[in-house]
Amino acid sequence: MPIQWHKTTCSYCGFGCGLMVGVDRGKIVEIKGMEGHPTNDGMICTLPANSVPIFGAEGRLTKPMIRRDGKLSPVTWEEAIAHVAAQLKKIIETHGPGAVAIHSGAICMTEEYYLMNKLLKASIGSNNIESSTRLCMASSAMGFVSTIGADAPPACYDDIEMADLFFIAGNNMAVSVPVLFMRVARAKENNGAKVIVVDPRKSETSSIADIHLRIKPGTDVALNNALAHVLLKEGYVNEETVEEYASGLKDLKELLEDYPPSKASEITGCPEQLIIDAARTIGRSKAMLTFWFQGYNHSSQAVFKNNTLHNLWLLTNNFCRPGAGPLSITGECNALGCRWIGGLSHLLPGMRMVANPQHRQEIAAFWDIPMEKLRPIPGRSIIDIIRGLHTGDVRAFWSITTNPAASLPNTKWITAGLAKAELLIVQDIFHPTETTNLATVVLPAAQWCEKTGTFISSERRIELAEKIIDPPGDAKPDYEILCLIARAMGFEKEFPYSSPEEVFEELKKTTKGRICDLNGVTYERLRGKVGLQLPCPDVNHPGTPRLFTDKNFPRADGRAALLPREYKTSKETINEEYPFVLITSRQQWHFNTRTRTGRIPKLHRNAPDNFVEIHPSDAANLCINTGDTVEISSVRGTAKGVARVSDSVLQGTVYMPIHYGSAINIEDGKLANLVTNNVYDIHSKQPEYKFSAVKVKKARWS
Ligand SMILES: Nc1nc2c(c(=O)[nH]1)N[C@H]1C(S)=C(S)[C@@H](COP(=O)(O)OP(=O)(O)OC[C@H]3O[C@@H](n4cnc5c(=O)[nH]c(N)nc54)[C@H](O)[C@@H]3O)O[C@H]1N2
Ligand SMILES: Nc1nc2c(c(=O)[nH]1)N[C@H]1C(S)=C(S)[C@@H](COP(=O)(O)OP(=O)(O)OC[C@H]3O[C@@H](n4cnc5c(=O)[nH]c(N)nc54)[C@H](O)[C@@H]3O)O[C@H]1N2
Ligand code: SF4
Ligand SMILES: [Mo]
Repeated sequence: MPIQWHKTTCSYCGFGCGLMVGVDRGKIVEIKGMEGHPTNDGMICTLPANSVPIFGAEGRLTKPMIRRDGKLSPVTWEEAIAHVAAQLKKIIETHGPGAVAIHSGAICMTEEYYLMNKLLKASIGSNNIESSTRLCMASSAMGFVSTIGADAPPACYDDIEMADLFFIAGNNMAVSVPVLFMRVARAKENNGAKVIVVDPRKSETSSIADIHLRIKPGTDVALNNALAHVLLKEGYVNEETVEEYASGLKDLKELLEDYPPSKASEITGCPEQLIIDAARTIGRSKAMLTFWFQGYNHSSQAVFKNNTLHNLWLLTNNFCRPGAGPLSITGECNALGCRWIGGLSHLLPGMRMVANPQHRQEIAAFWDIPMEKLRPIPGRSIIDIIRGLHTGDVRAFWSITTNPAASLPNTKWITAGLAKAELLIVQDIFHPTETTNLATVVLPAAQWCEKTGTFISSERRIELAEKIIDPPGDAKPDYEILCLIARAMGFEKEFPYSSPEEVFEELKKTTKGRICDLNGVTYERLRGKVGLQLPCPDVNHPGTPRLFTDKNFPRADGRAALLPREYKTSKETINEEYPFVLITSRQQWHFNTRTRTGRIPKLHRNAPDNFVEIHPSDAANLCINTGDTVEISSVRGTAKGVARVSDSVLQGTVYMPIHYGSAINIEDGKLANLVTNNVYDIHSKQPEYKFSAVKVKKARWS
């Protein structure tokens, strides 16, 4: 029989490439890029292209398990659901609803986020629901809220081919969003667009840069302020026009007096002339498209980094016009869907906030519950949930599509907290993972291609990813597991759904009249088309490529905000005992905590082990050679890796990939998060993964 091809959308990064999945006799045999899709037109990157083995990989969960006498043993779904419901009810009765917390990844479907929110916030009455989007996009979201009034990424991918300058800061897109990089590199080649990269490391992305600003880690605010200083001083800013659509120019100018390029050069370590050249390149550009990512967001000054970047667009009118604007890329495939449907502890569905009484009233009325049931105070952020596990204020922790024991910072502190949970439910597709290893209950989930639901990409494009094959054994779609547990807890009336489509038809009503308006979207429409860009308010609406093109922003005076932001050092600073800065980031062959990609033989072979990059002069001082095993230690812990002596890193910094936990194929003690810091930016509560003070030494046994 010939291969049958099914259309879907990628479940790795948030770029949202259209994919074709080939099935032969009930098994997935090939995955390729979808020709004609507006995002990728046939292109595909390493991760999905090699993902066929994840459907039959060893370790796929096929049965629920409960820990008894210290050991996880298989049970029936009936037993597992009854156990979870009874335990949750007991904990709520004894310690109150705030003792329950959910933490999910950002690869769930929009329908699933809606259900977990409804269960926790409305039925149980706890706002302690978090997601990997806190670890990933919370600072971008807060950045947008503070400057344009809403977490609404305004640009679209068509802008890539219209830009004449790409400003890429703290983003190694060649590795993390390869299809985007292919489009950017092509635009540079075909249209002569220029590229500025801001990154302490020489990266795959900086290899195409016209200007590479190799700043010291954590110093972006000083750099952005100096760029704005030069733009203003050298007459690249039309102040009258700026004041029409942005407030705060006077205060900003006052602060920027204090940021001449000479000062920024001292702070960032970049040559003064290079900073001036970069500012002039921005000033001369007709259409600058900006990308920024974890080099910004994984910082204790993350929101300020975002704000000062926004200042650059606003000052140069590179905002919300074709080819010019902020294109904030999303890490995991449905981080935007997660936030827009309320998947963080301070949010409610439809871009609403728990602290806003009108928003609570609207959602309480929609869910038909008394308004008092919705708590007015934001729940705990994920780091504060772990703190709550340590103090006993949080007793039940439900992990869905995420692997916190490997992905959260300061692993020893995290796992000690998780181990204190009375009930640790882990809903995953594989066992072991670092988190299923600690679970008291493991629930086997269906994965991408085995279940149906929607994802929303970085350009606000909603796509339908439908079930193509059956899940293995007794694994069930996450939406069904959520409904079963809710009903077993007594919420039959609130969770009557028999399909994800029914959930979608309900959730879209919460978005009516809002920027994320989904009311024109139906599963049928998505089946026929290559997604729709939101807002899409009615069934005849074609979708919205760009937002705020009239420069009318959802703020009190309709203008965006220029915000004066002082540079501050990161929370932890280097000292005599810990003289190096550790940066952690991604590699091409693995995705996050490697639970999927570590089980794909080809990817594992290509990147089988952890490593540490160290600058040649630091290596010489420490008598370290390429191939030596080295130990990187902070006050929190130690991680080992094989040294690569390279000038990719600046002197005084070391680099380690994030991927190497010990659940599969890797010995213990190599995970970067054993070393990283669990402090966060107070505005976004996003952890500072990209700055830890460490010492480096050759391991004794190497
Ligand atoms: N292959 C692959 N692709 C992925 C993922 C994966 O694990 N593997 N994960 C996905 C997810 S969840 C996400 S969030 C994205 C992340 O995508 P990216 O943000 O591109 O990923 P990172 O590699 O974490 O960090 C980007 C860069 O920030 C730089 N950096 C560090 N500190 C600073 C600083 O202070 N200032 C500046 N300007 N730069 C700094 C680092 O050197 C690094 O090159 O990737 C997504 N795509
Ligand atoms: N040091 C350091 N740490 C970091 C980062 C960094 O740059 N440096 N980056 C941070 C960022 S940006 C992010 S987004 C986080 C990511 O952190 P996580 O969300 O923990 O990462 P993943 O490895 O993607 O975890 C996804 C989990 O879901 C499971 N899974 C996959 N599909 C399904 C499904 O359909 N249903 C269910 N139930 N489970 C499924 C997978 O097996 C896996 O265990 O890591 C953060 N951690
Ligand atoms: S760039 Fe992102 S969305 Fe596109 S194929 Fe690669 S991982 Fe998937
Ligand atoms: Mo992420």
